[in-house]
Amino acid sequence: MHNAKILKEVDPEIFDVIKNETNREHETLELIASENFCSEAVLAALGSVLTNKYAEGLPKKRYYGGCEFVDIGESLAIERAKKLFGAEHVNVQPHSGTQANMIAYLALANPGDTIMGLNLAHGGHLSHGHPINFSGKYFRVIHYGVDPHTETIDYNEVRRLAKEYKPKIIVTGASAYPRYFYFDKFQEICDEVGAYQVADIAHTAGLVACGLHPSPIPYADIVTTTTHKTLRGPRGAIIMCKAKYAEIVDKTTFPGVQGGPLEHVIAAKAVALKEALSDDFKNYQRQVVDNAKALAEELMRLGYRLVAGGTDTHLMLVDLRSKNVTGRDAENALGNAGITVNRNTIPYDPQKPFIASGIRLGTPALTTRGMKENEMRKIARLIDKVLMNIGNEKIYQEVKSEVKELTEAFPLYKERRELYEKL
Ligand code: DSN
Repeated sequence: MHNAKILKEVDPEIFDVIKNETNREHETLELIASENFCSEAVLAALGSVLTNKYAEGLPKKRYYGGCEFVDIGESLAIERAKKLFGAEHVNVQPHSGTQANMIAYLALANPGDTIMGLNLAHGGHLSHGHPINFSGKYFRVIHYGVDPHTETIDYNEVRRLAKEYKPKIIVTGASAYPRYFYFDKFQEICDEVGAYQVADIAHTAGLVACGLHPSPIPYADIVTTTTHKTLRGPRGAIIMCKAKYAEIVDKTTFPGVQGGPLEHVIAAKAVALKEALSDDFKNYQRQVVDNAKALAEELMRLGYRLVAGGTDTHLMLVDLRSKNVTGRDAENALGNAGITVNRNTIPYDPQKPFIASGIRLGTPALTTRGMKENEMRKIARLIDKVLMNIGNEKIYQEVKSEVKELTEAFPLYKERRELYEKL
């Protein structure tokens, strides 16, 4: 933080961007399921001179001199990730979840091969085969979806599709699926049709690490995850695999898909992984899940329908059709009242994604602030108050002042904000 003063002198406009964003994060209720607040230690590693270093290659096998210290940082990140997830091999260089998925696909398949992933409209991700993404452009894609009644994955249907289309890779994991993914059942299907399993646990990684969600590690050939969601680290990703894929995964990462690794981000990943190995982190993840249950139950008590009837994880999808509100209007109205969410399609949504019939809510960020079940129930009532009064500015302001009370009671980045204010 000592360099904030220098930044203010050199570039007051960017200083203001950072100061205002820090205040925004403190003053609003962050319910975007994929966001979180990393620690000061993680931020310190991110904002360090490690950004200066080129280090193509792997620890002790670099194409540049002067890598003795970044080698230590990267090795620590690798060892901690292996321990946390029980993985045989880890590469900590992927810059993002989508790049980690690109690496996984290209390590196991060739462009033109068939991959099968969860439909984006049913909770999947762009990089699981959407036509506008590299995954849908370079691979032939078959999508599986959720059952229209249970809104959960129908494993018999996945099996039927897999037998019919014989994909080279079945991609598991999702970005808006509130129930457990059973990676063992997917592996049975993969074994039956001779497919690889690539599990993308970006959303649930923190839960998986703490035994609160089934782990794909014993089953999947390759597992990818981002590091900034439930894992609460810096923006970025890691890729894990069985030892037999170590070489191909490393080579596909560099030089296959990426150039120089971001050693400052890798050091920050190491810090976050150390934090994730602590008992505090296990307690935190338990609270994330308990908070999601409390928020879901209160919303259902208030008459909201939740996709798949609730949540097993950190997130839920709220179907707003019975309240005559679209996802877009809900996102905007809640934003005006200081509550940040994202609109989201629900399975078989009659609306286009830009409008959407639902919102996605997640508890990782608010749980980091120390909020518990009582606050979740209160927030559910605040959400309801806004959604029942769309367009009513007075109500938005009332809710905003209740949001302020809550955020003041659970402060975020306090020292940092006070310092920025003084400069
Ligand atoms: N954009 C992320 C999410 O919100 O789930 C996935 O990459």
